[in-house]
Amino acid sequence: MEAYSLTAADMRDSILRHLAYELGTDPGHATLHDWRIALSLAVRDRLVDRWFAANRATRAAQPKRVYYLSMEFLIGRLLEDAIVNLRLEEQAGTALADLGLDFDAVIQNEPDAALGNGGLGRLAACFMESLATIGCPAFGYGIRYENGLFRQSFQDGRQIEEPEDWLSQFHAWEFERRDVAQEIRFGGEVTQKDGRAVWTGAEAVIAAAFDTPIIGWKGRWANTLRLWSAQPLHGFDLARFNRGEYAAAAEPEALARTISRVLYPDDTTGQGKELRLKQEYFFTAASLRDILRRFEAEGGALADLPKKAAIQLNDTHPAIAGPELVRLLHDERGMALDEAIATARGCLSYTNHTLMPEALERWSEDLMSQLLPRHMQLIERIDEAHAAEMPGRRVTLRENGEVKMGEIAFTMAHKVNGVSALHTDLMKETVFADLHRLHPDRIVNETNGVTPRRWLLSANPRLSRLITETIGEGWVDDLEQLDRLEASISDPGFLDAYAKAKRENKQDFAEWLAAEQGVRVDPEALFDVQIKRIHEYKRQHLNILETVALWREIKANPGAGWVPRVKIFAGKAAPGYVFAKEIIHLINDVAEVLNADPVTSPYLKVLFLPNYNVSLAERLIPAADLSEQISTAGKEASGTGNMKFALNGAPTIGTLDGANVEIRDRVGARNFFLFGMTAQEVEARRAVPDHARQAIQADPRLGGALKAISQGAFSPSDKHRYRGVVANLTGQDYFLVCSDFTAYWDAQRRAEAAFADPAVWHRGAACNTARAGWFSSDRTIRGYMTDIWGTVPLAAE
Ligand code: 26Q
Repeated sequence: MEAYSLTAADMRDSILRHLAYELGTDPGHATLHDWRIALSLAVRDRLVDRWFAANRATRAAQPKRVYYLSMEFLIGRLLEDAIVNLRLEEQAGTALADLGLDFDAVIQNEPDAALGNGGLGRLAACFMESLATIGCPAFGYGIRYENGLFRQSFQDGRQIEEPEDWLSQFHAWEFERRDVAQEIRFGGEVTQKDGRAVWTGAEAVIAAAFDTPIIGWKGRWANTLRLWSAQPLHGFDLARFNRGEYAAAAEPEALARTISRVLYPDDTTGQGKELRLKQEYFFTAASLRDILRRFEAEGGALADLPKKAAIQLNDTHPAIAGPELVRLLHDERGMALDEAIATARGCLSYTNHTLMPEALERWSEDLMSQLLPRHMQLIERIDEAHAAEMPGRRVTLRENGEVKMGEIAFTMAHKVNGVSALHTDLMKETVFADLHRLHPDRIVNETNGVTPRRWLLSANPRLSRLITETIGEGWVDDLEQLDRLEASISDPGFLDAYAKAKRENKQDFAEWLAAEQGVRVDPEALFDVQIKRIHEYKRQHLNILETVALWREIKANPGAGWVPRVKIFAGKAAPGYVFAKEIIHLINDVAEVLNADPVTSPYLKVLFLPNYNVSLAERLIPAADLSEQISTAGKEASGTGNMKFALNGAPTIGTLDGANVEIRDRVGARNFFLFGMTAQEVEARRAVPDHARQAIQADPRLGGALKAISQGAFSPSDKHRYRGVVANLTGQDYFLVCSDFTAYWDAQRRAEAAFADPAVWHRGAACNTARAGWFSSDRTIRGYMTDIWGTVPLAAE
């Protein structure tokens, strides 16, 4: 049955049925939450039908499957995605209206599934959706964290973290699979038996599987996201309880559950703790066993595993998959070691997401030996085997008593990929230079992308309608068709409609701001948006410095015809990242002073929206005029927010970093406000002694802004609050904020001048939309399929 041959009346009946029989309530007493769950279950019924069809087709064809192993899946809301991909918007909208409900209110009642920190986790979610849209049989594997990324609020301008408990409400999208649980062990010792190593782990937990169906465009295909939850092998200790040891009786249970309790809220420190390593091994080991179980059930010969399983490692977090797969093949199934290594390598591939040294994972050999003694031995064996393959040129997997997970992942993968062209080049030249010389064909580029279903079709219905009216709806799963808009860009009627969609999006956003945050902004102002994790390399402090400098200029000359601007920030800082938290505090302090300034506030407002998440991004991006992508060149591996903004018609102000380079190549230099040093120039500039002081001396605007901050203009009650921030910027300034300041200032003025001329501006914005079609994650996934996985799409019945 076609998923969308459903009428609005069918939909309404189904909602009412679920309301009664699943939730046990009636329309007279149902809360918004009840209605949302009832709608979810009604939609889920349709989705499950499509899911079964895809699973049947896969079981029949037994194709090579893709397995995407990721510590993070930053999914956001699922209901709207399912409705849009099943094309049930009309039926659901009419049914809800019949029941006296507001569609948007019901959709927004769903909490975000925030099982990720940022880019890497969101990329995994976009990939899952594209895999389903393309019809590539695939599983996502990860951890079912009880608490996802913390909820952020501000107290006196400082970040406060509170636990996020997305599972406290009924979660309609998962199915527990009690039949596929795995036992995972840690610690213990390795003995020899009949010439084979036998690892007897001491501590055991159960990995329980929870499956979420991921549906593609038009419901043509669906895959499974399988998340593992840690549960005790033996629950409650009744004997202890009976002896009156109540707390102790529950201890083993609590300990086991710790493993999947919480997402690490950090996206840089590669120096992890024991629990992090346990999490990594826990989900990797459970996933590999699940993959082998499925393979063996289909009766293949082990040597053929690479023909049936492509296992992608999302960064090094699941890199223990190399040694573990070798262990499963060699120790547990008797394959010769060299063959086991080659077979594992045939399956595995690894995506690198960062070059920053502090983010590259390393584990102490002591911890590794204690927690995974057999893996430590195998890492030594793999190291030796690798050295033997490449005599004379030895790259070690261990250094200074630490195991290097990047090198392990590289060595155990048949392909290693970067996430933008520039990042891939830099991988070859820097972190993996030695390994690249040994394996010159291993590193490939797969520039990131984003799913157009979520980031254009659902997030921006006004622009989507205009696009479909202009070029038909083929763009939704063939985004490069957006280039057909090119012909309309010189049509004033089209540009008017384009401008109208943006204006209305901005009005919606301004209304939401007033209602939810109690802030008033002028929808005609330039909405200048920087939303992403707070990091020194992303340089939110460059943006706020320019804001302070601009404020001072406006104050000095209020009548100079300033273009009204709203600077919008959002993003979370890792709880232990002190400097990032100071940047948040500074932005909030600056906002307080500027927004209260009667002279400047008509021209310049600053907002820091709390608790940035996927849903807030969906609301903000369609309303943005200008996209801030201002990282120090060479530091942002790719970026994906940059692509979302470009698609939604917000030109970039940015550096030549990550995928900005490719965005600019495509949208055209005229439609991109470029500034700053290149990655090479950054290296050279760092070698200049006193580079920050020189830059400050050369630009009084920068000097003035720094001085205002250091003299307490934004922290009158604590004048020295930003001493540390200012000392950093005037001293080492590793991320070259000062040295890029003047170029950034100039680029902002160019952006402003363009914005002041609506005809020029909307043309540039439309060029961004028309030329950003290449940045679909469908294109990225097709690249992985041909270059890395060797898989083809499979059609459902
Ligand atoms: C590692 C060890 C211990 C604790 C935490 C971590 C950890 C966790 C998350 C390290 C890194 C991350 C996440 C990194 C990340 O999101 N990288 C981003 O990936 C995007 C998708 O490729 C790129 O677009 C961004 O440029 C990159 O910063």
